[in-house]
Amino acid sequence: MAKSLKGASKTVVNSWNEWDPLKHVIVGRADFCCIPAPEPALDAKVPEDSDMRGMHGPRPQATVEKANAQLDNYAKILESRGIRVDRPTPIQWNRSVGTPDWQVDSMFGCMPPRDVLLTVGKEILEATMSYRCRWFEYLAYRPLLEAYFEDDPGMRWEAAPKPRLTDKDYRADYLSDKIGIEKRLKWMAEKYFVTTDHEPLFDAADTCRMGKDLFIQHGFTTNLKAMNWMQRHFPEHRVHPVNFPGDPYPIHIDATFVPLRPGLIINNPKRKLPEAQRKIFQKNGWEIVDAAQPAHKTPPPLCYSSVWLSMNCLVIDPKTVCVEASEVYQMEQMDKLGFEVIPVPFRDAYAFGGGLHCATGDVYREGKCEDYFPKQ
Ligand code: DAV
Repeated sequence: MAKSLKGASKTVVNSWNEWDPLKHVIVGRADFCCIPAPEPALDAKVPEDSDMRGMHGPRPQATVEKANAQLDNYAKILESRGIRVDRPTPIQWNRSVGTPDWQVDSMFGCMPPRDVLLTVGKEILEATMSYRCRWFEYLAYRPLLEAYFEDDPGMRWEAAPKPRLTDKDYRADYLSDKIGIEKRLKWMAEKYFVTTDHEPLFDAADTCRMGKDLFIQHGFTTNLKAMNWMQRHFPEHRVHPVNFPGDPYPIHIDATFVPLRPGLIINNPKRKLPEAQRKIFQKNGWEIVDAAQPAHKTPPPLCYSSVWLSMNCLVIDPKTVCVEASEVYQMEQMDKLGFEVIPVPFRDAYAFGGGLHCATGDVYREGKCEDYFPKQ
């Protein structure tokens, strides 16, 4: 049996939802992170007015160091709560990579494990990813996955089919930086996303785990073919496609629709779940409340994500939640909802791949697979 990783409690992979008591987690690192070179899916996501348009290459070292300081501090805070924290092994992301089908000038990074690794029960599934620059990101997590596999005889280690990511996967209509918000919102309502359904494509962060039910955002980074694949891959689960037409750049569900405990979800008030998709929540007595407003008018410089990282919180048990320390309104709302709030300074890390939920990946939460939606 291989020696246990740092922290040394015996590794058990088990996590069925986003709220049960967290005992073991991965926290990302900012090292060598790049602004990736242009490619079809990425260009569709970078906001049209973003300072990042037209830029690519390694991020300034001073910003990497600041992000790492906040990531390290976040890891310490979690450890002080008795949670074992593991870290990925960054590789040099600033190098050209390719497959027989394509080549790109750089990769991205390993700050957001949530995007790449989907933990469902005893399984950790490596996502297909949907950007070429993120195709090899799983490599940063392999030392951990190899060790978990060695340490936990019950762990299931899986990788989804590697996608080809040829031009057939992307709609050429998106190859413009002048689409305009109005047209984008119309396309979102029609579910005309940048990714086609040519082959299964998904980022792990589009899946919201609620026991037996997996709610998966259909958007730029996850397509319907992936949901079909997931349903076959997790036959005991029920896969529900959801979409949020108010979001002109729909990637990842965790700044849009965030469960806090059984029966309670916060939903981005600008990206509301359509009425028809609310039925399952209503029928089963779940409450969906509007998330608080973000405290900031703009994201930090060179950041892909929106100001709604305010709601990208990490629930560490059904009574305790980590919220970014400057997000005063979100902290206040959590307090009113009955949570103990742990403020975590994190804005310097946002540009490297997201907020407090993005920057983590579940390994172990207590609890088992429950049916929270018996009325389907
Ligand atoms: O609102 O920009 C960010 C999600 C990152 N994982 C947003 C979505």
